[in-house]
Amino acid sequence: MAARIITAESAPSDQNKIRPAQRAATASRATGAATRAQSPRRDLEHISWTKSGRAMTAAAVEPTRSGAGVPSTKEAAATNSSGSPTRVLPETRDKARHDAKYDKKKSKGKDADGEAGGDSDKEGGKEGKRKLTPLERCEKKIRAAKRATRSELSVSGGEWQKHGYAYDPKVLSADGLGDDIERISAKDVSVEEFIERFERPCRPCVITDAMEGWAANREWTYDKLRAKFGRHKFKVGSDDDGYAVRLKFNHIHHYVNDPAHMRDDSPLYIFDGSFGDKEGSQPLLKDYDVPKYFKEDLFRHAGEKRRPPYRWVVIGPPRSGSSVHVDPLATSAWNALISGHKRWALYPPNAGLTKPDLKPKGIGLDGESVTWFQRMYPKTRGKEWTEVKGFPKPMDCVQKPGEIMYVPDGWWHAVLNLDHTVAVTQNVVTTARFPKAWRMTKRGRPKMSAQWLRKLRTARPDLAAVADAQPWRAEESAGEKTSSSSSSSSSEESSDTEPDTDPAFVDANAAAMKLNRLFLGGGKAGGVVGDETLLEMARERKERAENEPASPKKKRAR
Ligand SMILES: O=C(O)CCC(=O)C(=O)O
Ligand SMILES: [Fe+2]
Repeated sequence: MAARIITAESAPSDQNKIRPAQRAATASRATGAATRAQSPRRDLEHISWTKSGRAMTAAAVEPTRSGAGVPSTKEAAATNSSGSPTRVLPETRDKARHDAKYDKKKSKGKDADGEAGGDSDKEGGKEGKRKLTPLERCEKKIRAAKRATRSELSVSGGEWQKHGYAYDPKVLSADGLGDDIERISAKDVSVEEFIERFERPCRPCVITDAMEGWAANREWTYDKLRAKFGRHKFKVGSDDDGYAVRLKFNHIHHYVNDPAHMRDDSPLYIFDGSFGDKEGSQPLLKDYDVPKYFKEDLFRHAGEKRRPPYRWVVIGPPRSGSSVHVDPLATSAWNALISGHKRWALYPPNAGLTKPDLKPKGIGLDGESVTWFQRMYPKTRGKEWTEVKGFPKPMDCVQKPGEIMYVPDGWWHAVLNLDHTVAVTQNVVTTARFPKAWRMTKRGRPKMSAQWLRKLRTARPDLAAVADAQPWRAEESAGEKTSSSSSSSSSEESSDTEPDTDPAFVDANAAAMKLNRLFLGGGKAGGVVGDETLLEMARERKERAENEPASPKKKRAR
């Protein structure tokens, strides 16, 4: 069997927020959908929205007078990125059989770069090999990315569309949803006021009027992104070993426009945490500004290479999204929506909610946001949830173009894209939220935290003093137990034996544990900036694994 070649493109997952691609693999796989004869090369400019939330031209959503543009139930059926209803091309049985066979044979030698069966551009037996057409090659890449990111689903067997969510208008409907998150204008609220009203009390809000003048408002349309970054590979998920799966933007552009894929229940989602480090995508950095409330970014003192991943471009079609999670290391997030609409559900920290509450086993959750919103979210509005269990109802919000969601640390949140969305998000630690972030970092990333503290002693002696005064042992910091304190288990793997009492790390750990396994196994990382961080995480875990007695409660899934 061909050994895995680790390249910059197939390097281990470079982000530790939960991503749709951190998915559990359970079953065998089959392969991709039939190659499509033609992809509708529609103009995608229409999905570009102005800051005020107006669609430029007819789009998948009709902008309302307020510019909300939330899709009505009628409009919720599958559309391509230009919003036109589409027809699903029938799969041919022969092709499916061929693909299934192909997949069985080739998938073992795949790399994680959206490429099955090595880098061959050929098809056919020894004789009669022919070069794939660009479209076939694109299809092949997409199928491979699908198989890599969700190996439990058969592509040719139609399992990416098995729920039929694309046909159910309710899935993308925002009818009857609350509007529970306070909106503030960056024009009215000073940084000091923001700290007092939102950061200190750990309250989420939606910030308006903070994205004016961003080039991203103009430049981050599918067509313009394809023109500039068509050949750049963006991360669309992780494979079962935690390796990033990447697709060229050209291919993603095809993916979101091709009827064969457009009805995927939970489509591929660009969630790329290395865009700012890679030459090919770095120019995106100059298209937006960090909003005034988040200029203070204390992790920068840990050093650009050592700090945990902190900025992502996030681009996805309707029904893509992020299933319920808490951001890692007690960081807070801002998420700026350039175009489209994101539905959010948020649950406060300190309400006693744990992973088994929000992601119970046995109700058919598959790690996908859309499934979570279908199966779990409604339960969190029911009587059993509030009256029997005493949990808080979700806080709902539909985020519009030009709005920035602020999610303070510790809040559980899930996001569903209601149409084609383009966003940028960053995670920060600020002075007001420093103490808990320090405790979490010290426990989860001891070496990085030591370096961080060294730098803080010079740059921010006040915070270094706060850090010195923090309790950090489990018994001293009651209620802050994290799954990261176990070196042999992620919460994904252990939740049935030990509930997570603190949500931080809950999902981030899944990827870290994959890395752990990889590096313990002697893998070699490619030269991607950020790998150092990941390697260190793995090394730290390894050291702890060696120094700490294994917890009998925890088990490894694999
Ligand atoms: O926009 C999204 O899909 C998810 C945002 C989020 O939760 C995150 O960035 O942590
Ligand atoms: Fe998040």
